[in-house]
Amino acid sequence: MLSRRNFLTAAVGVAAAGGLAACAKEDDGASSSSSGDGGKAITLGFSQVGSESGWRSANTDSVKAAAKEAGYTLKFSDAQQKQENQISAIRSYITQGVDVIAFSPVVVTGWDAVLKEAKAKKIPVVLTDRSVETSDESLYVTLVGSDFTDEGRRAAKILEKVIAKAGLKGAVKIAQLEGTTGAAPAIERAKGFKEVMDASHKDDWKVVVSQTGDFTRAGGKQVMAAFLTSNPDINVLFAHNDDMAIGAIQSIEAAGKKPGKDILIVSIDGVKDGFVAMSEGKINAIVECNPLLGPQLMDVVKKVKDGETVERWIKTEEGDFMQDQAAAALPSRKY
Ligand code: GZL
Repeated sequence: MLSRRNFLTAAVGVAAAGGLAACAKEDDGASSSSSGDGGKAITLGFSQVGSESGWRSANTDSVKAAAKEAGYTLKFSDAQQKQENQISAIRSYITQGVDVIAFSPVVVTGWDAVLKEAKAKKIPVVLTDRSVETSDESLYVTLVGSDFTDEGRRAAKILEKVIAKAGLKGAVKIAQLEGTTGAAPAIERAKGFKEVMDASHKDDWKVVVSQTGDFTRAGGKQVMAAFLTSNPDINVLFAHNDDMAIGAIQSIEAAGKKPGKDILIVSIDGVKDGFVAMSEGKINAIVECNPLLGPQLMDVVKKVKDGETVERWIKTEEGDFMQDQAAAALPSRKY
């Protein structure tokens, strides 16, 4: 199972100068800069998972805004949730000789070959948001992102509060909407949730059905409709992200049930639409997963380019929200 370790890495080399190459759905997000020392602006190649959710859109906006603020030349590509598009984007950044490559890997496996090509060209790689499984720790410098296993644990713990508050008695029959199959957040959120279930709820909680909704609203709606047909006695939904929960709410209401009452809902992310659904009483609690990684990413890119030592995992700060906190929190939500 995927595990991430906190350890300091050695300083990394600086990238080569680049040539020219096209890349799927790429755009240069930032103008070149005054780098302060009169040197050449940092060129960052960034491969994004896609645009599957509100979280992803906020993450993209944060990366582009922070690159512009930092004065970096950003080469950005949207992989439309396909690993092969990410691999070809990374290859094009290698060909262009960018200073640093950063990406959010859509799934955890299948990256060693292309990361070895970047290493051969001495282009350092930074992971953001999601991690990879690799036997060669030298293939990337650091991960800037959340602890998804802990998010899963937090989801189970806040579900305890939701059940108590709702006065739900008897068997807790849980439907789980999983994220993208093979993605670190899907693997690790399920793992963390199960850890708490196994430790504290062996006798009263049961995940009666679990399937991927691919982190999208359409996926959540479609899979929840199927869940309600096969398991009409579901009384809890654990969704790996708000977008799938929002899609599921449509199917729950279409089935004549009340989301947040007949079926208690806990989800992860904390996007604005998730908070709106919470303020309407349709989602009972949300575990926050912060997408605003841009500033931390640009800071670490500069350090990596300058050959400084950086921590192996730069975690993001995030909180948990019960339904009665939603209305007050909404005005200050940044994504
Ligand atoms: C989590 C991120 C996940 C979000 C989803 O860091 O990778 O992908 O939870 C997004 O909303 O699609």
